[in-house]
Amino acid sequence: SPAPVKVAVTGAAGQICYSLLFRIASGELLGPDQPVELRLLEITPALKALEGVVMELDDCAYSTLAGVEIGDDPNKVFEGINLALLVGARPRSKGMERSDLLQANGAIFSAQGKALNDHAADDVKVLITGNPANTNALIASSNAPDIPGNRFNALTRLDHNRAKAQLAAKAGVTVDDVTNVTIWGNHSATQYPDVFHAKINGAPAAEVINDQKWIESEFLPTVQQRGAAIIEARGASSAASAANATLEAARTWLTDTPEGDWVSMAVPTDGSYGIAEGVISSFPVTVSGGEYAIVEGLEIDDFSQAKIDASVAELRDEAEAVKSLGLI
Ligand code: NAX
Repeated sequence: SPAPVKVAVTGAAGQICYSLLFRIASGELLGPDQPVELRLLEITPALKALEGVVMELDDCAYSTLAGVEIGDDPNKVFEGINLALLVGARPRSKGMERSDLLQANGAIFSAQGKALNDHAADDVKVLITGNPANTNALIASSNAPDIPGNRFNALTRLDHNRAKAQLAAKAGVTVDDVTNVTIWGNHSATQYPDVFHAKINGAPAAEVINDQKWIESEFLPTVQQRGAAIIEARGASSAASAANATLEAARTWLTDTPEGDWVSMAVPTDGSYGIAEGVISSFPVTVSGGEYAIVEGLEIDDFSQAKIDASVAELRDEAEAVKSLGLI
């Protein structure tokens, strides 16, 4: 069988990883014929819990799992890795200011960016799930000058999947009938889930749904506030669905998007849609042979443009804040 692909995952003792690691190990990321080696990073106090997770991985006896290494030093854990899924982050605790949150995560993602720069394999791709995901990705990338910027992206696939599910339910179709959904901007409540380029069975989704009021006053807030609704209902943030989105996003990035469809990925801005460089923002992207490209040339009306601008403005504020903290 081929040499194992080395996949690093951070926050490995956390709740997203309790779903994610098992799915990667079982072959869902790289296929049933590709061995995978897991490199799991945690903070020191969580290593004991992580040992328990590794015992459970062993007990699954997955034939695709070629090995597991754990540790609390990114310089060791990231040695030779081909893919990094950065899930672990510092959550916002009670009384914490936004600048404290950015600073705490800035320390984590700048150290991990440097470790990736110095130790990862030349082909490494880095997907950031830990929040604030877009800005954490910007920090990691800025601290990894030898890794091309387009190897860093942040997760908006969960938002994408949420939008797809809401549209399918409203139209009474299956999720596979819904294509070309886009999330623009930040993975935050300012994100803009765009139905105006989406399709339902090949027809414009907005025409099929034919209910502008629903789009503006139900669909948009439902997708934007879905994370909060899950916390409210479950008493804990989305975990299995976030793991699913992380897995799907990584798998897409390593392969291809289906003909005629696209996915949402937060990638470095390059001037597309008039959005200047300097932030990591969600766009519609296609992937071919493991390389992504922003879908160009979509017509954006004034309603959509205002929503995209607001979310990008939030990203620029976050970037300014971490710049003034000396993190990028
Ligand atoms: P948990 O708190 O259950 O797990 C996070 C884990 O990260 C903990 O075990 C912690 O010890 C570890 N960690 C902290 N600092 C670390 C470091 N420097 N190196 C390695 N590990 C470290 O959170 P969980 O529910 O798993 O969520 C993880 C992250 O995903 C959070 O930041 C969360 O906000 C974010 N999310 C992002 C989503 C997205 O769509 N982009 C959606 C789901 C989720 O809210």
